[in-house]
Formats: sequence, C-alpha cells, structure tokens
Amino acid sequence: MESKVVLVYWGGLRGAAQIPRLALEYAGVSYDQSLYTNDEDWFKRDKPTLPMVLPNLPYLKDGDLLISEHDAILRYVARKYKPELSGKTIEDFALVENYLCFWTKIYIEAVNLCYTPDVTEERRVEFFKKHEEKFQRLDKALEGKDHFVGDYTTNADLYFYHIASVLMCIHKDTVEKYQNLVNLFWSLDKHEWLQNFQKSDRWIHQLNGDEASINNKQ
Ligand SMILES: N[C@@H](CCC(=O)N[C@@H](CS)C(=O)NCC(=O)O)C(=O)O
Repeated sequence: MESKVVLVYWGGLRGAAQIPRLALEYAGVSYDQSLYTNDEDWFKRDKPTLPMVLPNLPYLKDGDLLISEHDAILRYVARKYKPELSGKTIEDFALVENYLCFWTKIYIEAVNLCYTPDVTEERRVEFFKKHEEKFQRLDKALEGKDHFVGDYTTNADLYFYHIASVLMCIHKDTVEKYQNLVNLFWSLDKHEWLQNFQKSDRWIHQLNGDEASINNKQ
C-alpha cells in the first residue's frame, strides 16, 4: 500500500507551508500534516537525523521522497498531482515560472519585513514604493482577467493568493490601489475548493508566527 503524503511544518501558522498546501488542496491530494509545536523536537531531535540533504520546514514526504523548500514542494505537487497547475503548454509553463520566481522573491522580502520588530507605517509604505512599478504592471496585465496565465488556475495564482494575504496585512490601503490584483484575490477566494479548504480543520487562521510584528492575530 502506498503511504500517504505528509506535509511537515510548524503548527499554528500558515507560513511558507501554505503555498504547497494550496496546491495539495487544489489537486485534491489526501495528505497528512505533522506540525511541530516544540522547537527542540525539530531542531534537536528530528532535523539532525532526517535522511535529507537539506532538512528544513516545510518539507514534504511522499513515499521515499523527502524534499524541502516551499517553492520546490509546490512545483513537485503540481507536476505529480495536477500538471496543469504548472501550465498547459510550454509557453504557459514559462509564464507561470516567470511569475513564480518573481513572487518568491517578493515573498521573502515581505516575510522578512513581517518578522522585523517594530515596523513603522513609513517602512510598510516604503516596501510598496520600492515595487510600485512592478505592482502597476501586474495590475495592468490582469485587466479583465481571472488568472495570471491563460484562463485557468496555475501555481502563479496559488502563490499569489497566499502572498496577497501577507501584503494586505503589511498595508491594506496600498494593496487596494491595485484593484485588479485585489479582484483576482477575491475571485480565487470564491473557488469551491478554497471555500472547502477554509471550512476544513486544515485551515489555519494565523499568517505568521507569534514572534512576527506584522500578523493577523485575533
Ligand atoms: N528557503 C526555505 C526557508 C525555510 C525556512 O526558513 N523555514 C523556517 C520556517 S518558515 C524554519 O523555521 N525552518 C526550520 C529550520 O531552519 O530548520 C523555504 O523557502 O522553504
């Protein structure tokens, strides 16, 4: 019997695991999660002994395969379980990758800002100012469209869906200037699979860890 896919991460936050998690959900993969609540269990007990070259969280276990890096996991899940998420043609694939590489860089910057202590309003606005031209171009490219690439859901949309929540948490008023980006977020949010995910016990409210200064803690 084939063993179940397991996504391993910290408990209590969506974090970087949310990105491959969205792909698992979209693809309808039946997966388990192993969520650490104790640092030592990961850093002292499990991390040193895992048979992986690059142990990190999140990581995915699928049979004998163990991989880390949230974006590598996203691509793997798509390729194995829902190939169209990577793009239906070689040209779409290239565009999906183009967006993914872009969003990954923005995501790392955005998360670093979220975990910086005492972030001022000025610093939040500055983050968007730095990327203003790119956000304007993305917004324009989405005019009259429900997806970044073609007319179907791809990894570019899934990645964007998570990062948009983080960006809105950094500075909602600025994000709302990009109406087409906001519309895409809300149109993805209405997808049945995503609504079902949100209603499930797999949905986690908190975006970042407790130590983040920018968060959506209730
Ligand atoms: N480049 C990795 C970064 C992973 C990372 O920084 N993970 C954080 C949580 S988001 C962590 O606590 N990793 C545990 C570790 O460093 O062992 C990725 O994108 O997945």
